[in-house]
Amino acid sequence: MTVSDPVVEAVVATLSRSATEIRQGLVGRRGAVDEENPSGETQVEADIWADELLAERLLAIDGISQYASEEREAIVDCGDTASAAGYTVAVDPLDGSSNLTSNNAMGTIVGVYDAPLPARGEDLVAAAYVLYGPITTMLLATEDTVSEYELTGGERRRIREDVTLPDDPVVYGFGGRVPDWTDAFTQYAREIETELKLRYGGAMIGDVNQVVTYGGIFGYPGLESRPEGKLRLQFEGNPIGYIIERAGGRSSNGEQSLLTVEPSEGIHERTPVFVGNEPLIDRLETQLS
Ligand code: AHM
Ligand code: MG
Repeated sequence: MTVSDPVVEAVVATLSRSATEIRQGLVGRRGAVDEENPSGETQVEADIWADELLAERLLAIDGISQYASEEREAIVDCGDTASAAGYTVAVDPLDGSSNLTSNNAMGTIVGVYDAPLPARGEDLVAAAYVLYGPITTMLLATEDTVSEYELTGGERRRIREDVTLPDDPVVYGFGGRVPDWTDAFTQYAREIETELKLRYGGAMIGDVNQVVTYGGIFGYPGLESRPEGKLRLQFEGNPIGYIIERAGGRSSNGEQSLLTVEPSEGIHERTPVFVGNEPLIDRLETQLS
């Protein structure tokens, strides 16, 4: 089953193929390199390798005009005038790559925007994440639907159609150290802890896929020491917000849908991120207001 938009289909096919290779190429690339990414975080060899592999392949697609990634400072233009008015892609090549050290789950995130970068989440035409778990899966949201695939040998096989969050939430996961949480968020978290089960693995894609599977809420809040939070709007907040909203949930920065946030600080802007079942996000916004 292919996606009706040919450029989105090319991106999804490229991601599916590359994910198998990325997974295999992680062996031997777990070590830290003597570099930091533009957000000041330690990079591992695999971060840089996956970024280069995806940049080369995604920029080669006709109709993709820009590539940006969490692992490189500047936006890359395709340099091809025929594609100059095309879609743009923002990528987190290996989300949660610090989990490589402890051999735990990680992901790859791709957002396809119909606007120059940085763009609003409302400009997304598709978003997908790959989860490198015991098996490799991909969740793809387009303007039509949300589907889950298994990825093997470069091929994708759809295993679920019209994915929606279950109505009765079961799990929650919140990032940051508790003493660094604001009082308002701490109070909300204390209530949620009595209602739901903790699932926090240190890779957003693993934690978000728990929410998609069982219902609940994932959040990385603004902290006392860092009110803007940790996660990045273009590479993490927007695509995950888009996927969750297409699957019937809500996204928020604590005040409004992530998809309505106007980027104002360039491609690496950070934002508090909350995604999950609508009633849980509504309660959170009331609590934080
Ligand atoms: P990364 O993309 O540089 O790996 O950072 C993002 C990750 C998210 O996947 C995860 O939710 C968060 O950082 C975990 O942070 P912490 O280690 O503070 O819990
Ligand atoms: Mg990330």
